[in-house]
Amino acid sequence: MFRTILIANRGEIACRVIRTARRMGIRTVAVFSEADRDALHVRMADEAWYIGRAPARESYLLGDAIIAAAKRAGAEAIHPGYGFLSENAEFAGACMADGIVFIGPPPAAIRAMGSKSAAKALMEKAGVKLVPGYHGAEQDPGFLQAQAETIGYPVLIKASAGGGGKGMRVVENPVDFAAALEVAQGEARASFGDDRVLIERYLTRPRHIEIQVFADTHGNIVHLFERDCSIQRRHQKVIEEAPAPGMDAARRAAMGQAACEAARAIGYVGAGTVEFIAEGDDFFFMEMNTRLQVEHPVTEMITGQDLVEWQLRVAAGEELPSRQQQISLTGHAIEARVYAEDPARDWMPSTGVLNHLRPPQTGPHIRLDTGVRAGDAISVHYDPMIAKLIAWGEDRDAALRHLATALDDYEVAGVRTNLPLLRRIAVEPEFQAGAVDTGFLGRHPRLLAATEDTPPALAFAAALATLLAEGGVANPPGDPHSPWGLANAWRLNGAGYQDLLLRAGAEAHEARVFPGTGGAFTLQLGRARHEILRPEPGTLILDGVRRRIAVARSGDAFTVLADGGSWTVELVDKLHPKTEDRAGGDLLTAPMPGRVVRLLAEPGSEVTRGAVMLVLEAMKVQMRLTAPCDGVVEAVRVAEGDLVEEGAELIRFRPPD
Ligand code: MV4
Repeated sequence: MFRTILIANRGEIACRVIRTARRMGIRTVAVFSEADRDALHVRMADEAWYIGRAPARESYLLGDAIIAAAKRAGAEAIHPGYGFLSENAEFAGACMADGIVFIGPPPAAIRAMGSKSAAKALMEKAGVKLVPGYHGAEQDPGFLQAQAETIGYPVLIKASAGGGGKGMRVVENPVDFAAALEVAQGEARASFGDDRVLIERYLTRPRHIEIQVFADTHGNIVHLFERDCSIQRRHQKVIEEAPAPGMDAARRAAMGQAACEAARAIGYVGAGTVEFIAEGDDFFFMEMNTRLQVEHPVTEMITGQDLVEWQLRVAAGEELPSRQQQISLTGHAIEARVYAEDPARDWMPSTGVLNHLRPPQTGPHIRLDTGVRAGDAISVHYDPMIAKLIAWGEDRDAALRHLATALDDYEVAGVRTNLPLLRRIAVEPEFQAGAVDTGFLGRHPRLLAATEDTPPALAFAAALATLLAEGGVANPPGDPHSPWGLANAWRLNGAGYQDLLLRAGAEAHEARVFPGTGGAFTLQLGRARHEILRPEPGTLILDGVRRRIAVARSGDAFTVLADGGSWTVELVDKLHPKTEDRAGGDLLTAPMPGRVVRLLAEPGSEVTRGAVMLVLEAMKVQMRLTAPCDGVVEAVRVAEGDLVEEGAELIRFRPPD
């Protein structure tokens, strides 16, 4: 077994691998970029090496720098995690060439599965079922149309070089085929530089079911049952679970066997996932992933196995720790991916500092895999995952109850998250009934809605109680003696009160506060009056009901987390409106941190509202920013290549001459 391994990754998966390695008595070496100097995985490792600047292409994707760090640190093996270089055959080969074990499959197996169409051809040869269709080299339009007739409509035209849902086009009727083919080929040529397509029968309500396989270097291959990953948004998994709802033992055995045959067909070694698309009793090979998947914890929770330990043992030349008949399935596990993303901005990454972070308690029913702590920043450079929350129960209903409660207890402030979406899914009757397929979220658009619910009285009460406890209204920083700092609302006649203006999202709320004794106060919102007491931080008594609350303050903005919800309430200083109240008028500001990758605005040029002024990139997401008004470009504050913070002024306009 290895004495020292290097983890060529970051975030939750790096922390996760380090935990297992430490349990096995193996020393760990982390690598980090400029942005991760103080990251959790760096703290957890026995030693850590700087490998470059924040952008992944200047750090975590630099294979040579990673191998050099491994050699200097005396690491015998490298664990790639997932993403980054985990499926890079050249990197795997370079490790081996330098006498360092790559903890993963042989480069040849990575290459074999790298091309979707080549992978399908290999699987077909191995007897693994494919979706009925045509995957050949003939691309004559008439020939392809005849294939479509044979398959039967509706058919799906897919770019052979495509993947992840890119370059797919559904054709319902023969009359539409020729035009659709032309468009699909054009898109494939533009996107992938390869206009070859394949034609398949279109499955209208498919499920994504994948089988975890494991192979060692002694010819042993097993499967560790299936995972259902059908709850996806734009081909990004949101919820994964094991076993698949409604799966029977016979079908599980058949899929498991097919997956093992697929692995054997390519001489696989290590952890692998064979993805199937399933409909009714049918299941068809989709692709094979040659890495440990993000969602592997649900398999670990129902089998009691540690798949990273298996990876380390297999990479060290040991036999698989278990034979097929020794692997059993117990209970049900469901994973929710907790992301820093903003539903109100089309789920764009929401970067910022986690100024409040209180995950749910872990235990026999709840596992949390995370790579961040309170105070850490969610960076613009990497995947904005906060954690994976995994719930286990004796059956699916129990697992779902544990998940829903844990999601309600998960407190995050400082960034927007997808927690509201996850909470809604967990209590959605159709999901609770196990009716999962890839169209689920499409059928329930309200789950994805970015409704900024009007905060309940509890949120206003908690914010004001915190404000009063911390010294009163609009306490200007650094001026404790300012008359604005008084919170006693003393009046010459009548009950003392203080009128405040609070903003929540786009709504403004008038509030009247009548301070009482001992920190108690009465809050009037509209016609309703509430009695409030904050006996200690973290507790609020509202109209006699005592609740646990959390309040994260950033200046005059209070994020209140309670009852599984979170709301941001901001005290508005009527005399000093914030600059963002002006943006959208004559200013173009950055909606998120990122890099200016295209700049089209020129000082002095006339623009019309909606014209693209520049393109901002963050975490592979490109956003076109447009002129907020008709006018003339007065000043351009940035240049191509600049990194900008959220809210930064980019371009200033003046009215048209
Ligand atoms: C399909 C399909 C329906 N019929 N193939 C999407 C990405 C790629 N992995 C394959 N995908 C699909 N292929 C046929 N013949 C529907 C999808 C699909 C999908 C598949 C799995 C998981 C999520 C999906 C979301 C949308 C579409």
